Amino acid sequence: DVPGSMYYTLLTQGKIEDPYAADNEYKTRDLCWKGCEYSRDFTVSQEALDSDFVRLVFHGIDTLAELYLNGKKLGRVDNMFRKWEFDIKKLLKPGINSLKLVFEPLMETLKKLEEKKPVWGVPSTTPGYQHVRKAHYMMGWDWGPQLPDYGIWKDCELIWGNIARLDCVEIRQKHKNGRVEVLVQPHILTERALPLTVEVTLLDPDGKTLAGQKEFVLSEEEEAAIIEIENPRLWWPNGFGSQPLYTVKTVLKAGGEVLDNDEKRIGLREMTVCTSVDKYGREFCYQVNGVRIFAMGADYIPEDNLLPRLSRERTEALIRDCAEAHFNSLRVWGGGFYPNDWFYDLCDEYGILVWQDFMFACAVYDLTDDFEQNITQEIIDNLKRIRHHACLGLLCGNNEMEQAMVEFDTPAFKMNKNEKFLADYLRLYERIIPELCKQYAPDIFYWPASPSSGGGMDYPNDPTRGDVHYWEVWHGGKPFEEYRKYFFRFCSEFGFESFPSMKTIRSFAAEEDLNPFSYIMESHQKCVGGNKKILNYLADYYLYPKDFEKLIYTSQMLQADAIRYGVEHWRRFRGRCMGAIYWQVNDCWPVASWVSRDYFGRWKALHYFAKRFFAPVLLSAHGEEYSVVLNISNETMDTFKGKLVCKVMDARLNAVFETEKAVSVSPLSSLDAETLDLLPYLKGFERERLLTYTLLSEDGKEIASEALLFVQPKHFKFADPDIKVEIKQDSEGFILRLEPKAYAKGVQIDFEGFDARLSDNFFELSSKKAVRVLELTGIDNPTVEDLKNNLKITSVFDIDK
Ligand code: BMA
Repeated sequence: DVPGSMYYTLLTQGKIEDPYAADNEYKTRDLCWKGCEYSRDFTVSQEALDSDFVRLVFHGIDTLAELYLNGKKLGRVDNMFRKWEFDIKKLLKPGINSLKLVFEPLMETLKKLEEKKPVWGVPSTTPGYQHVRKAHYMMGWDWGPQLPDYGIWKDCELIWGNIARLDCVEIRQKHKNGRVEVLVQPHILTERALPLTVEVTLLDPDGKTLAGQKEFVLSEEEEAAIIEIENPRLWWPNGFGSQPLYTVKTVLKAGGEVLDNDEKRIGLREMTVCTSVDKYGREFCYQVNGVRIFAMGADYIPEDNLLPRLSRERTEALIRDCAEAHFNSLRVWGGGFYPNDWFYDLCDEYGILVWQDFMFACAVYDLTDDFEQNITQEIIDNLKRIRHHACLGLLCGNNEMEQAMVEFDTPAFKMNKNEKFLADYLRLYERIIPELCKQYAPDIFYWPASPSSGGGMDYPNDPTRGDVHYWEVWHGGKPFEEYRKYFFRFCSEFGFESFPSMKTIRSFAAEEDLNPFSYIMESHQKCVGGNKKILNYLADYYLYPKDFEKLIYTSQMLQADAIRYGVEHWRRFRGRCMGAIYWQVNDCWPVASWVSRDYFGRWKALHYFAKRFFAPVLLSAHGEEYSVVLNISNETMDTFKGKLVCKVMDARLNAVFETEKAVSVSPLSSLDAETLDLLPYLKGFERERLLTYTLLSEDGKEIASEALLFVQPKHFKFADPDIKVEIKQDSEGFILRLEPKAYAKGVQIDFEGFDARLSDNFFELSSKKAVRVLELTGIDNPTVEDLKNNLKITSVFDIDK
């Protein structure tokens, strides 16, 4: 099947076992020491044979293959990120034609290339990976299996026609005094010189033709159609407004005959990244329609190692879950591939700003002439494909290479930096790529690397300038309290691992493997010593879990606590910090990793926490000892007015102190709204009393409700919350009403045998609360009884029970 791949074909034909189960990865990966062949016969119509041009177009071949048509070699392809086109008019014949693609044994090629020219790369993957323009993660990463696979991973087509065709249509927009000028510039490839006409139509978000048709005759120099929009409906990131999308239709004609056409959706917005010098250093923030946005979201990696499994539906479920957790941005990390069109379409629709890395990550690249020519075409292909998208916020040269050049030249990393690598680095990311961006996507902000302070190998991970990757928590083993020592301008990577849910673990592990240090569990943990690290951190915060299942739950709470600790802090310093992008939102297979939403789409505690800590209006607590400060971060364009209610309670929910206050927080700002001196109520009661803090809107709606302990949860004297749950069904679906007898931390609602996406989960419970079931999967026609019979409630109280 095309699109398809070697592993996928073998799997669907029953020739290999699921490579994601047990340790099948290790058996399957060796198949990539072999090559494979794709072939098929086809016939073409007489009309095609008689046309001016016939082209064979591959939108993606992964990666090293020779192509033959009717026994003649068409060429060799060597870049999975490129679109490959072959002029086959002269090779075609009437009747049957045969096409063959011979894929080289990938592992063998990598080995040879690496032996010939060893260059530096991270040790956690296949040596030599950077010699081939193939998604690096497929060859193994610290969250991914080593299953390089190969095949024809995107559509292929035969196109034919006469006279001329559209190479691409470039769309730009100029915003002036509340009006927008849309410039539509067709780029045309002609076979014969004839007067050609182009028709451009703009449809508004409701599908109504907006500006009439613009028809023009092309002169020698390609012209642009300019369409003025009087009352533009602007596109906004999620949380700031709606995402109206206009459609631009372009038709190429010769004497009334339609030769080709193109259709693109655009959003009208002015987008840039501000990097002005300020009192803290140099700011770094997205600015959309003149508004500085605090970027909230996560890093995105490819969704699978077996690429034929990708689909718009799967990506939509992910992007929908990002929007639901109040993300307004994603960073597409440079060790994967440039996502399919539907990814950008969905980000346009859901209002997710895309930080797009070019596909260079964690490696030195040997910049030969061939390499330069190859990646130049790769970049042109992809810019032409994605540049019109409303969501595209930033283009970035590479992942972590500027930092590596500066920081990793140590004996431990064995980089053996030399002058050529340094010069290559600068030429590639600070000259070749930005020049291509200037030419092909001049309106999109370019940033040389992530992290960077702007380039030139000038302290790339500087906390006072540009973006930062902060890994001292987790990789460096520091406690997550360290996050609060920093006031990054934009943190584009920081993360903390946990185990996936029991249901996900059971997809790859048998009963006897359910131990964090078992061979199978460690095979599904690719960060060296990762499981040990989870347990080590756990010891500082939570009690030793009674069994494996409790360990899974506790690891997820720990991860969520960690990331929340950082994000709340950075949001409090809005203005100084303008972005919290955690590592990572998705997985490419079932594994223990930094992810918040696992391979099967299950939300870990972190994803529910994200929905709260990325909420447009966030209530958070900080301070020293008994002096607690309540902060409200308002990431909306309206003033927030409401009421703040704080209570000191004992574990059995008896209030010993209570206070409330009217609050008002200006748009796009953060305010320390209240300071409480709780010494009289807490001194001597630290292990049995807590603070609950709740924010209500003016009409009494609960905006946020959290709790603060004054000792680590492992030392708190929890009482049995004995939560009463009532399940009802109404016109909108199922609703759960919970009532605790005592304070409960991290209340997890789960169902045996099927999955539920809920309006809230893993929450603090100190009073009655209603939770909606948003979606049930894995069960047909569910009833209230099904939910009751399979309900499982866990909270921190249960960890050692
Ligand atoms: C970063 C990324 C990835 C990696 C992740 C977790 O540095 O750029 O390369 O997978 O951290 O270690």
